[in-house]
Amino acid sequence: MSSQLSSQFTYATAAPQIEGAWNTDGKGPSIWDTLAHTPGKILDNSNADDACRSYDFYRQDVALMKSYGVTAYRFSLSWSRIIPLGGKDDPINEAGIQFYSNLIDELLANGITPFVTLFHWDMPQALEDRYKSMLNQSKYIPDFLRYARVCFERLGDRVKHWITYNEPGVYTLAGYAGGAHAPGRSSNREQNEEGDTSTEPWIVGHTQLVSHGYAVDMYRKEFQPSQKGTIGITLSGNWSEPWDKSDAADRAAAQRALEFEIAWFADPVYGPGKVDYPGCMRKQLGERLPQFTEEEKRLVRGSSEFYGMNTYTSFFVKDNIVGGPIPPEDHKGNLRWFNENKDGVSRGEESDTEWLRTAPWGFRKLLRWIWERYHVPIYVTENGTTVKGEDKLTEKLLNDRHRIEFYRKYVGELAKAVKDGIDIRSYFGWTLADNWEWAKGYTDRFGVTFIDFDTPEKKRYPKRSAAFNRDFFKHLIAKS
Ligand code: GBH
Repeated sequence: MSSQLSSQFTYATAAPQIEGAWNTDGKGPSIWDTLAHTPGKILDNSNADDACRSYDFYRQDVALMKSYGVTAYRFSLSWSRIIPLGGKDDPINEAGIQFYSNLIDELLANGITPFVTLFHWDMPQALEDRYKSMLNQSKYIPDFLRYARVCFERLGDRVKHWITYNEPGVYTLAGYAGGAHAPGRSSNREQNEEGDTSTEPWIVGHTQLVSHGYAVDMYRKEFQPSQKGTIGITLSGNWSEPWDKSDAADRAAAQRALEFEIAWFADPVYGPGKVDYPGCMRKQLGERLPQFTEEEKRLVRGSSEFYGMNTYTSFFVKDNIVGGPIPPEDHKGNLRWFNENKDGVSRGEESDTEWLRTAPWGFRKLLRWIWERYHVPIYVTENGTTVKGEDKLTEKLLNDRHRIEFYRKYVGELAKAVKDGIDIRSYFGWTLADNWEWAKGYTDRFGVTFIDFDTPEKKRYPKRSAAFNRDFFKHLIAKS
């Protein structure tokens, strides 16, 4: 295995899922605070007011990570902790900056390299109230740029790895098409008071791409020459395999699935040829998909210095043969998903999460698909699983065999992909410790550390997977 891969092994987290302190020391509310405080929106009626209390116990987190043998740490900044009202003319909250500054110093003092995400879904509520945030591209961009500028200015002396957006596609579809995530908009009036699934996702996706382009341009011109960091975006994507490989329609459907999910963002950023969304999306969505202006084309193409990959599972997909016009609410390329293929082969062992099964067979295929299409270095920025029945603390639970097997198999596929010649520079597990899993509340546990959420200090207990990964990566490094 290449030393590049083994040189960055760690876990990823996100501010709204771990920090707590939702209104402490001047932090403003985010759209996720609002959603969590709206009855009926979160599965277990919980909120993230306290979460893992990482705001209070970040030193414990760093000490844990050190004991887990990591070399880096990927976390996100809460925009409304840094600029409570979010806007370009709004005051900066020095206490918020100080928190992140302290965390970064603590990491560096322990030999851990910070990877920092600017936006992991917690939009300042004030920007939603003022102008519907990303639905208003011209108002949003200056506000995002000012936020990015403050982060680069105040933290960029020590942060050398920046990620602008985490999974723009998931943020967009869960928030504006499905409507179960913040800001909770969709055409489904039983669930959401406002929204239009047929148009808003495409606008919000475009705003993220373009604002990412502007932020990278600013970083390159004003900060990179002196700070010498790197900057990119992290995209979500799972492998899609045809349900019936011998059926050309299913093969085309699997390709469409990958293009709607991944190439939606990746083609404009990394693609060859003209800067545009994939042809199958233009064909299905027509004028509902925004056009890139000449300036936007220049800004977006080449705007990510690596491919940040979040991936969890693989699916079998089949062409939607129902026939008739494709409904305007469809945002996935007119397909259906299956847990088994035509021959009854399962996509993988179940986890505690409906959509997530252990399907490492698709991981290497996905790495190859990305590499062959875009030829940029890949950072795996999230990968991990829940485990059935992980709930109450017991000895058996801490021996998380299912998670260990997941990591063993996925990292095994990763090692093969490196041997295939694919340039892979990191492996980040999701996640350091159990946390607030968005609309699932505390019911889905993804951590290599168990958190007892019933204790005021959110007591942390290492699961066996943490030691397994530490030893596994030590072994891989020794071999490389
Ligand atoms: C990541 O998103 C997030 O970055 C992270 O914050 C989160 O905690 C972690 O994963 C675990 O969920 O249509 O029912 O098949 C992963 C996003 C979630 C995208 C599930 C695809 C499919 C749901 N994925 N989703 S379904």
